[in-house]
Amino acid sequence: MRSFHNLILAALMAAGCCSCAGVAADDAELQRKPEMKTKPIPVILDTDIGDDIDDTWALAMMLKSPELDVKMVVSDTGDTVYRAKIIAKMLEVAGRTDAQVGVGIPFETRTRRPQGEWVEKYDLASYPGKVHQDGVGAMIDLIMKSPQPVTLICIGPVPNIGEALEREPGIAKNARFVGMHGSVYKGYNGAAQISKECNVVNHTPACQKAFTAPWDVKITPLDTCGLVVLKGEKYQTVRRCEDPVVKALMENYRIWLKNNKLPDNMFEEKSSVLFDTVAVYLSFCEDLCVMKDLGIRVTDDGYTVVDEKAKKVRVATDWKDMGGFEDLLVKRLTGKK
Ligand SMILES: [Ca+2]
Repeated sequence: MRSFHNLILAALMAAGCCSCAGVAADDAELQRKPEMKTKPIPVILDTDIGDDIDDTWALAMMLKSPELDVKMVVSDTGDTVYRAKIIAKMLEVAGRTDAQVGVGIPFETRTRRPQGEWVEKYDLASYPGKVHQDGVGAMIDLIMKSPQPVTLICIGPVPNIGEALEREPGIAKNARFVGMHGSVYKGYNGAAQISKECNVVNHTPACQKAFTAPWDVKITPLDTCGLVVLKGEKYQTVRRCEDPVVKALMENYRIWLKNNKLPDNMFEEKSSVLFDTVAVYLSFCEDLCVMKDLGIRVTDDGYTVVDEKAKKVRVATDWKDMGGFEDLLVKRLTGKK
């Protein structure tokens, strides 16, 4: 009889997972606990969904990645109720209301709602699963009670994470941080000058806390995530897909383009830059990227600079195979090559 883990492995392979599917820990940990190779990784997504559209792509990818066991999705920064509505509605569309929704700390700034129409009539109280008004508290409880280490996938500015570390520093013992943050050797659009990347420069003190907490930190900076755009047949495969989650993603993309006054033909031709999807990928695999362990210091003015004395961060500094990542993303979303 096939074991439970073999069944999961078979499911992972069927979903087109890469060789490190389900890897939840570093190599040393895997040697101690070989069963973790195939056990889905418990994850919490912390997201500023509803701002740039790439978070919606990342959420869809995450829900379609069998390596990941999505426990909770928490909204971060700005209008966190608006963001939580998008999360909850997407989870309903995906049939994943087993995942909990957390409302993060609200901020008066960054209250643009470019996906507002999609949730205009959505009542957060109607979500069939759990909704936590104190998303930070719920995140802490989940991490502290989890029998397995939890992976925090953070794809926005991180005031929730800073607050969680303040309230309960013990979370660092049972979690690791995977983020879309910073700009290490390249800036936006592959520029030779580094940039003050949005997720760092907005709420920089919280980012400093996250990067120096005693947990493993892994990031995709602009160097890698800032280059990912689906075009041509890859994009068209997603655009034509009839899967409900992908259709919801495309509805959001159309609304987002309109509200950002971007050209209509963009919807016909390509995605925007899909920064956040790379953080989802790094939570379960890193084969397609060049990874370096670098001392990274978050400066007070929002840069991420290499500094030998700073805490080591595992950084995706370049692509080995960006086309391979795009293929994986398309396959995950649509189930097709
Ligand atoms: Ca984001």
